[in-house]
Amino acid sequence: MKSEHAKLQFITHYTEKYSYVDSARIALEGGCRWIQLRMKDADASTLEETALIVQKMCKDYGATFIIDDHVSLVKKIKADGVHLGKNDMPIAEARRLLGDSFIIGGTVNSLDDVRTTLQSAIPDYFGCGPFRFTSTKKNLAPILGHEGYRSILKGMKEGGIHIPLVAIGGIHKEDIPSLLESGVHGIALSSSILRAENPVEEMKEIIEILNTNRQ
Ligand code: TZP
Ligand code: MG
Repeated sequence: MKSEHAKLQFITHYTEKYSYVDSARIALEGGCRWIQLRMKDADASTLEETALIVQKMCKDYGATFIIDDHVSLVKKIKADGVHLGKNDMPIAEARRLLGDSFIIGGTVNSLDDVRTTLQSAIPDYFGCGPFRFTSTKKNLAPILGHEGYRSILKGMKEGGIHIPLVAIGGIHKEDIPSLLESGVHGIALSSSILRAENPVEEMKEIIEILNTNRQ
């Protein structure tokens, strides 16, 4: 299923209170319709088991289900797509394996990354960050802030590149209006939901902010 590349992507994670599956359920209950299952340290069987559970939940809610890194698992269980970082399988190879009907997202941290990626493949969207520091991801690239996004998006526009760019990393609800104003297509987040006092309500508020700030 190739959706319109949701303006809101939830990245699964865990806390003292919530498991990966809980995190996906919270996001779905709050109204998010795009889940990326990201389980960096899981073994293959735990990952597949969890992926099947989250996939079923996503189907029940009519949500798009993306898996981080694992192209073969995406193909095996027919997830909606895969998200690939700069050190993962090259997007061109994933495209050959998956074909055009699967969603393939690619990480970029700079305009140079955008240009380099496009030399060999066309992802369906770019995940671009980090907006600010976050402990959710190890080995963070340099922080972009608003200025970073403005300059990457300006360069893309000048280069006639119209691939949706989704901001990620340390994003809180207060950041959303200005990020959208910079021209990002959407946002991806995790910890600001899971660390909120009421995560489902937090997700609902974020969706409300996205809806009232549509560009
Ligand atoms: N890449 C940069 S940050 C991140 C990924 C996958 C995880 C989400 O970050 P946060 O700060 O928990 O929203
Ligand atoms: Mg990766």
